[in-house]
Order: sequence, then structure tokens, then C-alpha cells
Amino acid sequence: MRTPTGVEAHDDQQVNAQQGEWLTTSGGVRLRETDKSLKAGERGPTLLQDHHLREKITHFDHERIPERVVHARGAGAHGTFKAYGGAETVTSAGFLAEGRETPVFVRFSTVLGSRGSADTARDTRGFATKFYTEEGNFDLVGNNIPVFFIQDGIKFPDVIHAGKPHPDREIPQAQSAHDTFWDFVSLHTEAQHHTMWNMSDRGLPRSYRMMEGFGVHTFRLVNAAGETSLAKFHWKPKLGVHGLLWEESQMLGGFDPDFHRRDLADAIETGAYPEWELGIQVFPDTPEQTYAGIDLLDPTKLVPEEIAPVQKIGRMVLDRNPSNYFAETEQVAFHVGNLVPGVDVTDDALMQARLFSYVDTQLTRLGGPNFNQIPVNRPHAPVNDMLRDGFHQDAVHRGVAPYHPNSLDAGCPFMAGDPQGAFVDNPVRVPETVKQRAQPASFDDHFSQARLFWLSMTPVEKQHIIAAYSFELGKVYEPAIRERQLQCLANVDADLCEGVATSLGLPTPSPTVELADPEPSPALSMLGGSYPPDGRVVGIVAGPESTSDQVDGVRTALSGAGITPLLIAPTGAPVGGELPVQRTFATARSVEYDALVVADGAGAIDSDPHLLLLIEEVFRHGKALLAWGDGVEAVATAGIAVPAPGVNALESGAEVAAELPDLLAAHRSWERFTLS
Ligand code: HDE
Repeated sequence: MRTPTGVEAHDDQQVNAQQGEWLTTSGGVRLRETDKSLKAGERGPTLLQDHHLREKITHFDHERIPERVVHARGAGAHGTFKAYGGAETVTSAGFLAEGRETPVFVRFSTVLGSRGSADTARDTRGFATKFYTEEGNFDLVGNNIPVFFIQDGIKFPDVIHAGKPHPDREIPQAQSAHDTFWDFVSLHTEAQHHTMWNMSDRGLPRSYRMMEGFGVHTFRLVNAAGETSLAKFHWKPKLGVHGLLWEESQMLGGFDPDFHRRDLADAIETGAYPEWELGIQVFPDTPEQTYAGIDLLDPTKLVPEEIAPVQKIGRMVLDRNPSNYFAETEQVAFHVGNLVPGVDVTDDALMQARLFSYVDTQLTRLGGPNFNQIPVNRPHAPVNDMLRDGFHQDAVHRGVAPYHPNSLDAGCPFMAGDPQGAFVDNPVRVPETVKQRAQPASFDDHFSQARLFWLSMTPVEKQHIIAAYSFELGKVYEPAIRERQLQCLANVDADLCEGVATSLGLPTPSPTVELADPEPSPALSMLGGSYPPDGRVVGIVAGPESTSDQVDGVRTALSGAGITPLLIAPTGAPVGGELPVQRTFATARSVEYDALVVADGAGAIDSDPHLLLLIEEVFRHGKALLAWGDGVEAVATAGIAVPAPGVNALESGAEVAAELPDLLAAHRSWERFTLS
């Protein structure tokens, strides 16, 4: 049997296995029948005494737990982190010591949508990593965007209430293109920087594997000598940072709402293991906690990599899919306060509020205080807490002295000191001050970094941002909100504002603040660079006349290059009578592929509208398109001149594997996008 990616399914038969041979009750009693309830006679009524019926239904009735209030929709994977070394100068964290390997579990997510919503909605993505270190769990609970909507956690319910569906009709699901979101962010202008990232292609990742990750907040690192530094964490994907086109994202919402979840699982299944390097930007821990004039406690600001390079300190590889979604991905519980010695928090007011929130939310979501005993959350370091009882207590604690100090358990467990690797609460100086609900004046600058981001974009990225604002504000029905948001855009950049205003048919306002003149940061752009094709998905179209050995040769060569080939044919009938088909014309659309290969033999079916649509969409979406034999005629029938940027006619299928990686390296043929 083969899986949808064409790989041999379940070598390990345990994957499909339940617990054992005989069906039992939860009490272990073997059952004779599970399809018919116990009734008085054949026609009933059903008897209350049917314990199996009641147990089965009762358990089913309680199968659901509350979904996460944010980040409800997600996908996870297991892997390993290996430290390069080099971080020892700034942190004593054991898992960052050279060569140390640490198991990890990562959960990626969207923010706004409910658990069943589409993966490809325009949104921020969560990127949460649990490191099961020898010194206890360290959770890096970050996003794919380095800044946040708010500077103080007290505003979190506001921004989320504004982004969630309207409370009266509960629409729209999983999107920001509606009145309440833009009402809030246009009034609460510190959200403008984050919002611009969401309107860029960062809001539409091609894959979780192709996203950067950011810890967002500034952390405090402590080395073995007790010296402190401030630092920001970054994840850099091996495959580069790439986005979907807006049209693709919309199509996928219907065609394959599980697109990102499937992509992650398929990549791991086919051995194209997703990889990231962990990096840190390090800053001196000065009393001002600023760097190059940027307040490091303001989470709406980033520090450009050009002025504070990201130093690579390790590599993470995800190589194992969860075997049970609920047990692992749904029940994993991250917490910003899960820190290990050598890594500490700062006074960032957003971070401080998070320290409270994550335990609190699990109490409801996971039904009590013992969620760290769930296998996916269990530390790999020994646990000797004195926490006892409570809902879902799995441990059978021994002894009579769960208190400190005690003499009945010989004083155990003892307090650890430095030699035993105890966590240190850093004696950070707290300036003499007064209690107040206030923040520094620099936090009032809401536009200069939004402008920095805009000015760092390439022309095609700018075009996408203008199109995104035009769509989102076009969906806003209250004129005053549109106008207010346009005013915010005027405070970022005149071209941006004019582009969106023209699309909305509104006048372009003048700025109400003085525009900053930041140095662009090329690192913020997603374009440029050249990346390996690992786990890229390539469709191979074959017709009834295509010869199976040629097509199979292409497939084998692509698999050998780490690419996932999917064979597409008019129907599910095996190609050449022997090659299994993964997609039929009824189920194949461009959005699923990074490139398309049209085989010799496809020319015979070039009157099929499905095929022509497929080729035309692949071209429109800027994807590589190769053909050989009469496959070239099919491409021409779809109205595409061969050759064109990223479109080539080949002598034979044998050339495909050599040609494709270069065409995939830049993600799309950007030359095909005309800038108006
Ligand atoms: Fe979260 N956030 N958050 N958040 N967050 C949650 O915790 C919260 C914030 C992030 O895959 C919740 O277990 C508050 C910033 C991720 O399980 C909840 C504030 C960043 C995930 C919560 C923030 C994040 C969450 C919901 C403002 C990026 C998914 C379920 C003070 C750095 C983790 C849960 C997963 C999840 C609260 C702000 C990232 C309710 C109050 C900033 C990736 O506790």
C-alpha cells in the first residue's frame, strides 16, 4: 500500500495497531459484541443495564476538550536540536553546549481561526518549540513574525476580540478582513507594524517548513560567570522563507484546507525532514535596555540583522510525525515561563503578562493542574515536585511527607545549588521608581518601523502588500474605519497609501507625523537567495499513451533528489497499466505543486479542460513548467509560449531531474510577475 505521497505505507504495522488482540471494556473485560445494544427482544426497547453501550457513548460524549482560545489550529512534529557551541560565552544553558542533542516537539499554528479552520488564511503563525533538556523543559513560544500587535499584555483580549469573528453572527472565520479588526488596529496604532507583516507574504506561508521563527521578546541570557546579556531568538529555515500567492491561499481554503498540516506530515514521511538553524542577536545588558536607539523592551520593534547579526548556535531537524494528534499536538502545553538556567525573561510588559497566562489557560483546556504529566509535556529530566492530587493525577506518589522542611523523608528532596544546576533568579537591578500605569515615550513611535519594513520590500512584495490592504479594507463596510486606516498608511509611506486609496476609490490623506528615514533592511525581504528543493512537490502529468518507463524514470530521479513527485493522470487507471496514479484530473490543481512536468503522451489529451486549466494556473502562479515530447504541445495549447522564464521544452524525461532544482531554488519565476 502507498500513502498519498507515493511512499510505501506503514512499514511499521504498529502504526495502525490498537492495544491488542481482544476488544475490551475500559475495565479490561473482553467483549462479545459491540455493534448491537442490549435490548428487550430484537425490536427493543434498549436496556439501561447495557454497561458497554453507556460506557462507549459516555466516553464519546466527552471526547472534545476546549480548543485553544488563540492558536487553536495547529500541526506538530518531533525532532532533535543539536547545539553548535559558541553560545557558552553568553549563556550557561546546558542544551546550548557544543554538540549537545536535545529532543524537541514543535507546534505550528494559525492564531485567529478555530480548530477546524483553513490552514492558509492570512494570519500570523505560531512557532512553539518544547526542548526536553537535561535541565528541564525550555519552551520557546514564538511566532513567524518578529514583532507583536501590542506593547502590554493587558491589551491581548482587546486585539484578539477584535480579530475573532464578530460576536453577533460569528463571521468571518479565521480572517482579519473585517470591520472589528481594522477598527481596533487603526485606533490602536502600535499594531501597525505587525499588521504590515500580516499584509505581506509572511501572512501566507508556503509551508511551515519555509517560515522563520522569532522569540519576539528580548530575553536575558546568563553565562556561567553570572554575566548577563540581552538576546533575541531567531529560527532560520533551511528551505528559505517563501509565501503562497493570495489566489493560491484562497483556492486552498476550499481545495485543501489542511494544506500546511499535510505538507508538514508528508515532508517528514518522505524523509525531507524540515530543518532550522537557531540564532541569537546579542545586545549588551545596559540599564537603558536599548540597542542603536531601539528599545529592547518594546515588542513592536525589531533590531535589523544588518546592525545586530544573527549568530547561529544550533540546528533543529523534525523527523517524526506524531502518532496521535490529540495525545500530542492537541495536548501539548507550552509556557513562556518554562525556562532553564542560563535563559531568563526581561521586563517586557507583554512577556510578563504571558508568564501568567499560559498555566492559567491549561487549567481549563486540559482539565486540571496535572497537565505536565501528559506524555508530550513530561520533562525528560527527573521531576520531584511536591505538587499533589488534583484532577487527572496519574502519578502514584509514595511517602508521607510532600512538604518542606520535613524529617520523615530524611529532608528529601533537597534544594539544589550551583553545582547541581539550580535555576538562578538573577539579581537584576530594579530602579527605584513609583507604581504607575505608564510606558516610556519611545513606545509612542508606531510608524517608523512599519516604514522600515515597507522600504525593505522588493517591488513585487510591495505590490502584494498593496493588494492585501486593498482586499482587507475592501471588506470593511464602515467608511470611517477605512479612512482611519488609510491615515495610518499615510503615516507609513505615500506610495503605499496612494496604491491602497486608489483601489478603494478614496482620496489619499497626508501624513500627520513626520516620516522617518530608516536604512532599509534587505534581510526583511523574502526574495533573493537560492534554496534546496527538499520536499518540494512536483506534479507529473501523463496521458494514456505515456510510456511507463519514462514517467517512472522521472519519478525515481525526482525522489532521489529529495523532491516529492505526484503522478497525475486523467483517471485513476494506472499509467501504462502499471504506475499507480496519485492525483486524477478531478483532484489536481496547481496550488498543490511547486512545479509541473508534462510528459510525452499528454499531448493526446490536450483538449481536456482540466489539463489546460492546470497548466495555465501553474504558469499564472509563477511555477516551473517543463515538458517533453508532445507534452510541449499541451503547454502551447494552454496558450503558453515555450520557452518562457521557468518554462522549458526538454529533449526527454531524463533531463527533468537536472533542470528542476535550479528552477525551484528561487521558489517562483518572479520575472513572470509584471508590475503595474
Ligand atoms: Fe500566546 N497564548 N499570548 N503569544 N501563544 C497562547 O496558550 C497570550 C503572545 C503563542 O502551539 C495560549 O496554550 C497572552 C505572543 C503561541 O500550543 C494563551 C499574550 C506570542 C501559542 C496565550 C500572548 C504568542 C500561544 C492559548 C499577551 C509570540 C500557541 C493556548 C500577553 C511571541 C502555543 C495556550 C501552542 C498560545 C496567551 C501573546 C505566541 C491563551 C495573554 C507575543 C505560538 O495562554
